Amino acid sequence: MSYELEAAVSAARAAGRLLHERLGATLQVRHKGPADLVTEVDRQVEDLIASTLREACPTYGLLGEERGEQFVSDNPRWLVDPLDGTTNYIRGYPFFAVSIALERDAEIVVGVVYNPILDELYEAEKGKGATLNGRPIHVSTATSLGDSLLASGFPFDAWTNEIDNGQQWRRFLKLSLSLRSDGSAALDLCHVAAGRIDGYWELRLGPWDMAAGGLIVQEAGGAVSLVNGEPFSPYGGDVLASNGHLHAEMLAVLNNAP
Ligand code: 2AM
Ligand code: CA
Repeated sequence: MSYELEAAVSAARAAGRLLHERLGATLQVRHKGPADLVTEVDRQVEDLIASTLREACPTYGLLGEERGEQFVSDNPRWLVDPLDGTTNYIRGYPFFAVSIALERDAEIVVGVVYNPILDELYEAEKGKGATLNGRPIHVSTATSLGDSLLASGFPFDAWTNEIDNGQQWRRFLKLSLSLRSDGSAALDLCHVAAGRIDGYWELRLGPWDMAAGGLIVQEAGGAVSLVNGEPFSPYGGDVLASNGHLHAEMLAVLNNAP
């Protein structure tokens, strides 16, 4: 295991412990937008992760969801979501995670996602495969949409933005086994990687939401792209992840091909 992966794992576990401890406590909730929430726990956990990573890798930069750019260097730099699934966390809906990725030379080389409720730790290093609690994971083998369990997330600005996943959701509803929407992009990506679901797409995500999970899907043998089919980038603003077999068919449905 690389030094950086070790640092990311220890930061994610410490963050997960703090999230678990504070779960159910009375939280101050602030609105970043009408359906975009943040609590003081998000910031506390980001600070804990930042100090852990800073100690391990003092020269690396860090971009976190809550505090933006920290530290000097932009290469390499950490991409951190201290709490992916804040709305769930506030309501005690047990589906949220810590997400930490390392970007080097414009490539994501380390990804760690930790679900503290199930004590599930997903790890990947570029070219070295992906694991769940130390065991290798692989995407599913489903080859037809009709046998597929899919997931998506509803965008935070759905009240005001005409472009949402409503029509796409409806099309997949008629074509797939079923659909889920659980509110954590990082965990949805890991569930594609682990073969628990067969495909997942979401619009308007930040780099901290999908950098780690995107690498974990790729390293588990899956495919990731933007929703329009262009190559995946954590800065691309949206994502389609699948087991690979379903990718072309899902792209066609998403882009409403005849
Ligand atoms: P969050 O809980 O860290 O905010 C839910 O559909 C997914 O969208 C979650 O991964 C959630 O992450 C993410 N999300 C919610 N608001 C967002 C925003 N303003 N920018 C980017 N991602 C967001
Ligand atoms: Ca977050």
